[in-house]
Amino acid sequence: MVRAYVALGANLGDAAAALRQAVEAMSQLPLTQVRQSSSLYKTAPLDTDASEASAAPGDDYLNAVVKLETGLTAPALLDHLQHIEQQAGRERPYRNAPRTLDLDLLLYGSARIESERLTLPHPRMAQRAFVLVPLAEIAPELVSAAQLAAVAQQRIERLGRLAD
Ligand code: A4P
Ligand code: MG
Repeated sequence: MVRAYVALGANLGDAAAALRQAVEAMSQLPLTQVRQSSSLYKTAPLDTDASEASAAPGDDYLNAVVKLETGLTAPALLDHLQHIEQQAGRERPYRNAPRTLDLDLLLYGSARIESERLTLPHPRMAQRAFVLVPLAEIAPELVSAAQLAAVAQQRIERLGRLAD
C-alpha cells in the first residue's frame, strides 16, 4: 500500500457538496482507503497560468486535501480521479463550462514521475496556499515553515470540517 495525497478544489455550484461527494467516491475506489481529510477551506482564486501565483478573477474556491492508502498504481489512481471529476462535471450547465471539481494528485509515496500525463510530486503545489495549508494540517512533516511563509499573502480561511 502506498500513501498518497490528493488536493480537491471547486468553485462552481455547491462546491462543498462536490468535495464531500469526491471524498466519498475516493473511499469507494478499489484497493483504496481514505485515511484522513483536512478541514474545508475558502480560498481566493489564483491564476495558475502566471509564472508566479497571482490573484485571478472569479468566485472563491473551496479546497481540501485528503490522505489515501492505495494499492493502485499512480497512473491508475489518476485515471480514477479523472473519472470522479467527469462524474461531477456531468452537472455542468453548458458545454465547456468551468469544472465543478478538480482533483490533483500531489504525492504518491516518494515517487518522482515526469510523464506526459502525470508529474509527481505535483509541480505547482509549493506555490499554493490552498494546497500547502490543508496538507500541513494533516501531514505537518511534509510542509516546512518556510514554505508556508512563502504563500502567507494568499487569502485562505478555514471553514470547518469537510467530512466526518
Ligand atoms: N497531470 C499531470 N500531473 C498531474 C498530477 N500530479 N495530478 C495532468 C493531476 N493531474 C496531473 O489537469 C491537466 C492535466 O494535468 C491532466 O490531464 C493530467 O494528465 P486538469 O485538472 O485536467 O486541468 P487544469 O485544472 O487546467 O490543470 P491544473 O494544473 O489541475 O489546474 P490548476 O493549476 O490546479 O488550476 N485557486 C484556488 N484558490 N483554488 C483552486 O483549487 N484551482 C485552479 C485550477 C486555479 N485556481 C485555483 C484553484
Ligand atoms: Mg487538475
